[in-house]
Parts: sequence; structure tokens; C-alpha cells
Amino acid sequence: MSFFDRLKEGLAKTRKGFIEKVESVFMYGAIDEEVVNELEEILITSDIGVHAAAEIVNSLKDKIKKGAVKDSASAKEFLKKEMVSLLGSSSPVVLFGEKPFVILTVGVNGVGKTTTIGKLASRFRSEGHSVLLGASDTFRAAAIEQLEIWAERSGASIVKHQSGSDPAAVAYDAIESAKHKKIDIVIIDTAGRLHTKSPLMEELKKVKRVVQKAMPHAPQEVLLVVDATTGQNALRQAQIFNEAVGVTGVALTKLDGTAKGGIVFAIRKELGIPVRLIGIGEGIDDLRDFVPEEFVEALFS
Ligand SMILES: Nc1nc2c(ncn2[C@@H]2O[C@H](COP(=O)(O)OP(=O)(O)O)[C@@H](O)[C@H]2O)c(=O)[nH]1
Ligand SMILES: [Mg+2]
Repeated sequence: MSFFDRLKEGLAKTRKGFIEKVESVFMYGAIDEEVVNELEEILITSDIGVHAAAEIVNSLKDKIKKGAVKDSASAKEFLKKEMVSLLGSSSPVVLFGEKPFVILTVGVNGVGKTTTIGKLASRFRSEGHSVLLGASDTFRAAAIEQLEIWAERSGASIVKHQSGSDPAAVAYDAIESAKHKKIDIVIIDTAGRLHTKSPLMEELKKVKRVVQKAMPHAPQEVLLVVDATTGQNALRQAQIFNEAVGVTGVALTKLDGTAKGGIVFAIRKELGIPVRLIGIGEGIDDLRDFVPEEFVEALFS
């Protein structure tokens, strides 16, 4: 299966639940106020967010008034273009600066942090980079074991302590070890729930501070992992994590499991944080750079 077909397959639920509705609105050819209002409703119920939906609909109305959009075919083309421009340009994880490039991964429990780290490690390895994983989710022994399995599968090394130990100390050791071994990339896993007396956000702030002690410009990337199936909840999580540790990019997982892939627009529009990666399945290859044109094309085709 081609790369693009796999993406289409991963987005099948959203295509069905969202784009097919959009197409049914445009089915009758004529474009009038009623059609545009119906479109706005579909956009909102697909988790695109009220602001992004209003922006799309207002510019569509404007185009209709000016006679630039006359029928459903041109409305659909306009919609596609508008969606791409709302998403902005693609902004993948870019490695820069002195080694190691440190990615601190945050997000609530179960969103797919560890899996995303595994997939990302595998990709970096296939691109020829050396990778070290830091097991700072010390809450359960199983979390450390899960990361170890991904390290093995991807050919990354790992730094771990016993379960229950200090997550910040693990992160520090991971970076020190990577510096010593001249490793290119460090990816730090963290817990998504409260497991000590200090609240999760305080814990994460401490991890970040200690990371900066080991390496002043690190973490170069604070990657927030959010689960697309949680809809508007993902937005709230992003706000909270951003306030605590300053999120630089989002990985949006489980897009294959939702009909509400519109959440990707809301994240971009409401938060202004770039969506760097999307998860479209549980497999090692099911993590993609988020490319707006490709994403919208896969939804519509
Ligand atoms: N369908 C699907 N499942 C995913 C995706 N990413 C992660 N998962 C699954 O979500 C579950 C929780 O993932 P995990 O990485 O343990 O989450 P964590 O608690 O944030 O570390 C696992 O069963 C993963 O296989 C994705 O993109 N699509
Ligand atoms: Mg985990």
C-alpha cells in the first residue's frame, strides 16, 4: 500500500464522518445561505472548533457574495484551500544545535506517549541517528518495560532507574549519558498522572529544570502528545501543559480511531502550537509528519 493510501486508510473514519457530510451538503449544486449554515454546523460538530469554523464560513460567504464561488464544485475546492491555509505550513520536528537534541514528551496517561516515542525513535534510527530513551515515567515498572521493548525494537539505547525513583534524576542521567556517548537524540518519556506528593505539573516543571541543568538549551523540543479521540479535551490539556512547561509541538495520536479529525484545526487555530506529527495506528510505521496539503487531500480524495 502506498504511503498516501495508508494515510487515507488511517483517516477513513474522519473522511466518513466529516467529509462525506460536507459533500452531501454540496450535493445539490446550488450554494445558498442554508447550505453554508449547514456546513458551519458540520464543521463545529467535527471538532474543528468554533473559531476555525467561523473563519472558514465567513470567507466562503464572502466568496459567494463576490461571485467567486458559484456552485458546489467550486465551494468544495475553496473549502479545501481554506482548510490547508488554516493549518499553516508543515512544521516537522527539526533537529538543530549541539548534540544531543532533547525531546521532552508530555501528556496525560494513555494518550500514546510511549508508543509515539517508540515510533519516533524507530524513524530517527532509520535516518541514521543514534537515539537514547530516558525512562522518566517511573510510576509503574510496566511503563519502564514498555519503553525497553520500544528501545529494543527501534535500536535505541535506554537509561532507566527503578520504578518509583525520581523522574528528574532519570532525565538528568539520560542526558549525561548521551553527552558522554555522543548520542544524537534523547527522548524522555514521562508519566501522565499524579504519582508523588507533588502534582504532575510541578513534577514536569522539575524534570524540565533538571534537564536544563544537564544541558542549558535543552529540551529543544517539548512534545505534547494528545489523543484525537478525546476531542475538545485535547485542547484543554494542551492549554494546561503549555502553561506549565511551554509546549513547542504537538503529536496528535489515534486519528485512525476518530471521526473528529477536525481537532487538528482547533489545535492550530486556538493554540497556535504546530502539530508536528500524527498517529494513524498502533504500528511502528504509523507515525507521520503532519503535512497540511497531504492531510486535506487524503480527507477529500
Ligand atoms: N489506534 C491507535 N492507537 C494508538 C496510537 N498511538 C498509541 N496508541 C495506543 O494507545 C495505547 C496507549 O499508548 P501508550 O503509548 O502506552 O500511552 P501513554 O500512557 O501516553 O504512554 C496503546 O494501546 C497504544 O498502542 C495511534 O496513533 N492509533
Ligand atoms: Mg507511557
